[in-house]
Amino acid sequence: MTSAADNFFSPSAPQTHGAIQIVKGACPHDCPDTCALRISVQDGRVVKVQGAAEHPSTHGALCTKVSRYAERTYHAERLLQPLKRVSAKTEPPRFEPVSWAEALADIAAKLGQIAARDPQAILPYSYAGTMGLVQGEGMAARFFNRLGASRLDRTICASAGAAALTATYGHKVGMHLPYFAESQLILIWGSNSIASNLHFWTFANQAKRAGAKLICIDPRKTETADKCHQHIALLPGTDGALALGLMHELITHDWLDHDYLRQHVDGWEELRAKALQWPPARTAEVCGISVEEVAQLARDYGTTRPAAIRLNYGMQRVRGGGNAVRLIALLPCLTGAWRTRAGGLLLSSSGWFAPFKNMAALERPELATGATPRLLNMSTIGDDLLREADPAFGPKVEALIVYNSNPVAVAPESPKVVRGFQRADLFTVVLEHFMTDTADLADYVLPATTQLEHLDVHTSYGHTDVLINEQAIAPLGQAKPNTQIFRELAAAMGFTEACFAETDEQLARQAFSAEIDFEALRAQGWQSLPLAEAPFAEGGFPTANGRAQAAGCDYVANYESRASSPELAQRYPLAMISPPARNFLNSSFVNVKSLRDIEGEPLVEVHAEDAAARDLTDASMVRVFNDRGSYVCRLRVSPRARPGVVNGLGVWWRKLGAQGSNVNEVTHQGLTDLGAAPSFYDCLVELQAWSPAEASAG
Ligand SMILES: Nc1nc2c(c(=O)[nH]1)N[C@H]1C(S)=C(S)[C@@H](COP(=O)(O)OP(=O)(O)OC[C@H]3O[C@@H](n4cnc5c(=O)[nH]c(N)nc54)[C@H](O)[C@@H]3O)O[C@H]1N2
Ligand SMILES: Nc1nc2c(c(=O)[nH]1)N[C@H]1C(S)=C(S)[C@@H](COP(=O)(O)OP(=O)(O)OC[C@H]3O[C@@H](n4cnc5c(=O)[nH]c(N)nc54)[C@H](O)[C@@H]3O)O[C@H]1N2
Ligand SMILES: [Mo]
Repeated sequence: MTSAADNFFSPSAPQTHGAIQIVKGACPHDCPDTCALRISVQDGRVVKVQGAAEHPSTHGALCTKVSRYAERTYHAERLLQPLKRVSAKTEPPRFEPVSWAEALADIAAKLGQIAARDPQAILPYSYAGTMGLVQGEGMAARFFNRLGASRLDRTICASAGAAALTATYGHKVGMHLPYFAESQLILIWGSNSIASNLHFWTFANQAKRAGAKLICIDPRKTETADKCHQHIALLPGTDGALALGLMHELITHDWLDHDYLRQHVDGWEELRAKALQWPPARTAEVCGISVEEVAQLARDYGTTRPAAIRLNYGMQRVRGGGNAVRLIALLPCLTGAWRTRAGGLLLSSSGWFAPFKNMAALERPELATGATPRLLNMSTIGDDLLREADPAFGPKVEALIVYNSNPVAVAPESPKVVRGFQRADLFTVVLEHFMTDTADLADYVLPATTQLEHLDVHTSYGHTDVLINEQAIAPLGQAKPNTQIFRELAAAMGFTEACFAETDEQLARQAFSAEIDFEALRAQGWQSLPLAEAPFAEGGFPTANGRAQAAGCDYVANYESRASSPELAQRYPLAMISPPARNFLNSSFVNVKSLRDIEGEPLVEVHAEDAAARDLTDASMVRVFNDRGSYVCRLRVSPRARPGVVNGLGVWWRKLGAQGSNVNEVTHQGLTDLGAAPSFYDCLVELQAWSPAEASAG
């Protein structure tokens, strides 16, 4: 069977074609790679999306997902007109088309009524569906600042690591991507690079071919672990203990750069004393690995030059994620690995852009008059939507405007998120490309443009180039860019400030400081930041005193684990992590059939011992559950799972999974030690066989 989207690629398309025009684009997705795109347009249609060959880190290669971006844009189920809900929120969703004029007038009237009582009862909800500075928070932030709406603390992904890097080094800064190719030892720590950071892997692979040793530190035996020389499958949430154990060995074998520590680190004596409490035996016990693994890893790290660490956000999605990032991030200070450009650590490069960005011009904080509105954490949206007004919380949330995010699928503890979105007295507007799980629970769904249909500019959290994304084609149907929707909403609300009339190009031109020449950016498609190759060879961290800060960090155990919650672990003995599926981008692309076909269906990977202990067989359907909820998926007996840990892959759309649920049914809203982020991978569950008969039994 072919869909309308498939027809677009079929040879039966019209045979007389105009010339192909190449448009410079940028991948909008929440991924460290931020690739430069070359978009081929013919007769007003995109016929191909490719990686820019000339852009160094993209080097002409795209991941499978984004090479299918046209398939997503021209998808038969694209939202192309505004929709208004006509069914109750607890019933199957039914919508009918309305005009933009009617939708905007009604939304403005509803928001106006709520704002007249208290604008803080209105909450924007957005994340990184697009990472663009224009279509991200540009015009939207102006709108919500002017409105006086509640502010959203955007914690769902990276804020534990961000807070940790900031506490330790002053900002989200680290090694530059290309120099990993020159490292002799690379620790790939909490990152499935081949799946989620493919363009880093290119450099790691160059290093490997040049003789470097690659070690993957991850509870799951990922496709990246398969390609490394060694895989250390520690228990989830024990990375901080491993870092302290490594420090113990670096100290006792004197693999230390005393001079670097003395000159560039504050708090070393305190950290040293803590690390000395973590001999290999204790570390191995807590991490669920062997003493030899700890000792050998320390030896490799202590004696190989240059040594680099690619840390990724996977390992900070646990209660102690912030402290763990701090401890790991300090390792290169102990050995002086920062002294060369091929040594050190990279978690995020986004802080390098800070001096070159002008967020205030984009977001206009001065539009907010009066008292600063409250800040609500996006990661506790489940609880917050179910809260009544009280003095500590403020007003009940009465309206939600969702854009660039799919919270009903991606936020933790979805049973509560769903109940919140189902509230009859909640007014919800969703700006989307597709009828996601979140759009299904909206009062109004407004069709937004994709990256091929609008202008944007981008920074990155993996490399250090800024990119432009030129508009390649006209918006499909009645879709409008986020910016235009907020412009029109502002007009409908009677906001007359001149900044609401600015065009996308005017926004894009304000995004960067004068060092980034907009015309040069347009001409090439990207511009590299002028940065030192080995930024911390002589210290000089962006902290208040230029020194790394080592005081005040320690191992923090999970909320849920055998060691920290033994009673809970009796009932729910399996630790579950839920890392991304390779062919989806969080919950984006789940509805692109060719990609969904590669992933197959929602599944949980289980070690043979754990399956056998429960009489569960490969390919059977199971219920994954705990006190919070349960979801049904297929079991895969797999060497990718270690004993005691199960891997619930990917953020599937609930409605495309079995029984209309996904992995976030069982995750919780406990926040990380630093940065108030969710602890998705800090979660105990149990498994049992499931058969369709149970579904009807209720
Ligand atoms: N294909 C694809 N690419 C993506 C994404 C996607 O969904 N799909 N998501 C994007 C986003 S939003 C982000 S934030 C980035 C980074 O996304 P990350 O969340 O860092 O994703 P991964 O690189 O897959 O790394 C997660 C890895 O951490 C492992 N892990 C889980 N718990 C622990 C732990 O306690 N300790 C250690 N050491 N490892 C642990 C998982 O098994 C997994 O292999 O990737 C982006 N790229
Ligand atoms: N259990 C579990 N849960 C997780 C994770 C996990 O590893 N495990 N990962 C977490 C992480 S790292 C993250 S970053 C979050 C991600 O969560 P989200 O930021 O919600 O990311 P997506 O699921 O990709 O949803 C983004 C939505 O934005 C829409 N979109 C894209 N571009 C535009 C645009 O220009 N305009 C509008 N209006 N909409 C647009 C897309 O169609 C898509 O539906 O999920 C988190 N949830
Ligand atoms: Mo993320």
